[in-house]
Amino acid sequence: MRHILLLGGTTEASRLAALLAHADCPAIFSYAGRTVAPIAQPLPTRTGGFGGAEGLARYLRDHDIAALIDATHPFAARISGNADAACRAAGVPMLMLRRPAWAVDPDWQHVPDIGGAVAALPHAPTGVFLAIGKQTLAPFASLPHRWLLRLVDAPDAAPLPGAKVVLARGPFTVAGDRALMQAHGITHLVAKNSGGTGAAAKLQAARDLGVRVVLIDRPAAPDRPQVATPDQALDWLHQTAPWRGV
Ligand code: 3Y8
Ligand code: NAP
Repeated sequence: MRHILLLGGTTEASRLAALLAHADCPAIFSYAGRTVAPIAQPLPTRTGGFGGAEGLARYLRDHDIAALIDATHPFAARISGNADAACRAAGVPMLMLRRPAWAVDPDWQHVPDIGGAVAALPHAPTGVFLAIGKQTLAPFASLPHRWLLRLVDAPDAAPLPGAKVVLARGPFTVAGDRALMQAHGITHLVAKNSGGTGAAAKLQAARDLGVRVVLIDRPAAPDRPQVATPDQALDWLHQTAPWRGV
């Protein structure tokens, strides 16, 4: 029987997984394996890379995948590029499930990438909340700030000199993020324009506290059909790769 491949790792991917399981859709959920204990999904789940675009194309053929839905994070640019190339090579239809970017508040400074965020921070030492995970912290090491980091899993080594590390998996709350930033004397927040609800609380908390926001624009996405909600993705699937049970 032909299967659907759902590349996950976001709130929307989890919501779509629940819809597909409820509809008895023969779908496979895929995690990269970035975190120690990812949230369990109601679908058969595979974890780990595919081995680049070629490995993913091979997976599509070997598992008779009828369609691929890329519900990964807007900043997971590599897997999305690989999926685009692999689906083209294997002749598999692909849809992107992407939540809309946050509208940039005029008081915020938006920058094109991590380097832009480093350049946007003040020179004088201050309290900075880097709410961007752990993969892109190294470029900030040259700055003299009091760092507050929020990570999903404990880091192997100190990610930044003297950094205070909070271990937490979202979604987060405005009250919680306001208390966190107040407790650490935060004056600046660096965040990715991830969009969605699971990471938005810190932006409202920053607005409430007058914390300056540096927002990193999301990278370009492949030129593929795109929807914003899990329901729209399910509709696309019914049109593109219907399965028994509809
Ligand atoms: C492994 C799966 C769900 C999905 C939940 C969403 C919400 C909570 C907010 C902050 C920002 C950050 C980070 C974040 C959020 C959701 C969503 C989201 C941001 C998990 C998950 C995996 C990951 C990977 C992880 C990255 C990191 C990024 C932390 C699971 C919890 C900062 C992105 O330690 C690491 O290496 C972590 C790496 C990629 C970014 C980075 O560069 O460090 N997400 N996050 C997925 C996989 O293996 O395929 O563990 O359950 C998923 C979620 N993280 O189902 O409810 O939908 O965005 N994730 C960012 O937005 O800036 C935290 O602290 O305010
Ligand atoms: P990335 O940089 O785009 O991908 C790096 C490599 O990880 C890919 O080339 C692929 O390895 C593997 N990979 C990524 N996502 C995968 C998936 N869903 N299933 C199987 N392999 C996957 O990705 P990332 O930014 O590290 O993100 C990794 C995961 O965390 C994604 O599932 C993403 O949705 C989730 N996430 C990321 C962020 C973020 O800020 N980047 C935020 C929230 C959640 P191979 O080349 O070997 O195939």
